[in-house]
Amino acid sequence: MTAAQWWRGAVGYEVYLRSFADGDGDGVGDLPGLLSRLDHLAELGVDAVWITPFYPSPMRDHGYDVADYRGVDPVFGSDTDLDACVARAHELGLRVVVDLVPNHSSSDHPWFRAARSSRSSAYRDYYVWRDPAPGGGPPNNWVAHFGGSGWTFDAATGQYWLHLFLPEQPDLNWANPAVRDEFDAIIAFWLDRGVDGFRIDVAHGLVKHDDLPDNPVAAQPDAVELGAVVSTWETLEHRYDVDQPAVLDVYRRWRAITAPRDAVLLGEVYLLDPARLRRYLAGDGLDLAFWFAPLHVPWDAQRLRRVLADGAGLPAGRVAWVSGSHDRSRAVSRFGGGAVGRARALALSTLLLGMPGAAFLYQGEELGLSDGAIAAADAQDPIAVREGALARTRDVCRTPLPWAPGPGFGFTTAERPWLPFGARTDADTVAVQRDDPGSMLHRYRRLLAVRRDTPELRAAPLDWLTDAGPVVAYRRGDAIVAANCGDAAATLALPAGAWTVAFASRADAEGGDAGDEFPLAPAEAVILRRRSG
Ligand code: TEU
Repeated sequence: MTAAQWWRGAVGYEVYLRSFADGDGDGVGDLPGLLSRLDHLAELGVDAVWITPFYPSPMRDHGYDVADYRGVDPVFGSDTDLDACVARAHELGLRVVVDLVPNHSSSDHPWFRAARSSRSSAYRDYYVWRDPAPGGGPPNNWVAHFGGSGWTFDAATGQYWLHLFLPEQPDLNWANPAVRDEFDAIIAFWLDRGVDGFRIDVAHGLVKHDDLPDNPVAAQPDAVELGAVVSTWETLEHRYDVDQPAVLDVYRRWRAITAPRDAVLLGEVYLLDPARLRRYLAGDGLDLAFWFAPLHVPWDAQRLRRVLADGAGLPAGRVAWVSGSHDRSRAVSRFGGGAVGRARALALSTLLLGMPGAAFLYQGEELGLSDGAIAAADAQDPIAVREGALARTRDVCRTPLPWAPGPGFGFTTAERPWLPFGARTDADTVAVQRDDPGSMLHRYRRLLAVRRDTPELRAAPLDWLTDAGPVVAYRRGDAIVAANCGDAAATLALPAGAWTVAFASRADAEGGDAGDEFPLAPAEAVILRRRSG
């Protein structure tokens, strides 16, 4: 244990930088835009902001292909702009978490350019190169997340390089101590710049099995509903390419650098099996890991209960709860869209924000945004553009944030943003919702305020109040969190005591006494507190 561990119980906010706010009118969100809108996050009441990659990049995967781990891409601004964002965030009491992308670099990174130039390059071993299989073709059967083989042949040097994502995202070789040293220095560099931690991209990746064996073919497409189309990635069981126990050595080493400076290591550990995720949070592993199961759960009380219980069973306080991200259809849309989808998404947020641990909102959740509609011709995501899988495109959750009515929705002064807004209305905007006490924005502000003012939600043990039926409910000491996850009105029988409604997803239900039996409309959610005395 060290210092204050500021991240315990914190609520963060994911800024997908390209789509947050455009400061220079080129249609792409940037750091000056973020700087001008940081007040929104402070007013919302979050504790931290996670900024998606701003590093120099050819943007083949919109910044998750880093060509310089220490710089700022001109499309996002300058070093000065970044420092200004960090300083302003700190003034507002917000911590800053930056995205670290250690599984792969861009093929434009000088390391890869050197590595590719010759087999004898000092940087060759920074990446994973292999000879063709004996009969020709790729060294093994591994596939890439974005479709096709996980290997691309380099004719000039006669070997394949490994890439679990695009060919332009070559995987770094974490068996090479020099790569480990490079990232120690990169982490120290950003800590010296004043950041408060790192969101680690593909944190279950990095280390591969030494022998690079073939992965077993998946018995059936993953039971998890990843979308309408089964991707190439899901055709294999990922036994040897990700989730190798030795990756924990990397995080132990990083913790020695970050913990004394009270900086967080937050892993994007994309494992939906809690037993596998648990290993990353044991002992001196990662401080926090996202628990992604809520992004894959249908609107079903029993399934929701399971997903919450699984996350709650992970090491205490080390889960970062999320219901959305820049990689996944928004909760409002997953749960049916419209008013019903919005109510369900708010109910899920209520259930997540009452759980022990940290939580993150993804930009736009506080506005109740649904997915933006994207025509094939407007698609930008390599999943859509390269794999041809428009049904799985991540563009829908990455459309620009609508700030105010009018052309460019206050996001940009450009004629066209980099992605269309996707059929937003004035009612979706921050400005309109700020002036409407009945808006989703005001509900989220209230929810975060109640979380802040209810110490039990950080400290008290969790007891389930229901284990069947449509109402998902749990108790944290003198607080109760409940949501009706069914399609009909239902009631929750309350434990003895006088309970008041501290938060209600329907604003007009707040403030009163709760009685013994609390009625909940479909998708209604509440936080109750026991009245003292
Ligand atoms: O996503 C990682 C990622 O795509 C996998 O973890 C995947 O979601 C999971 O295995 C389910 O199939 C991160 C970023 O969030 C994403 O935007 C990037 O494209 C990707 O890494 C590559 O850097």
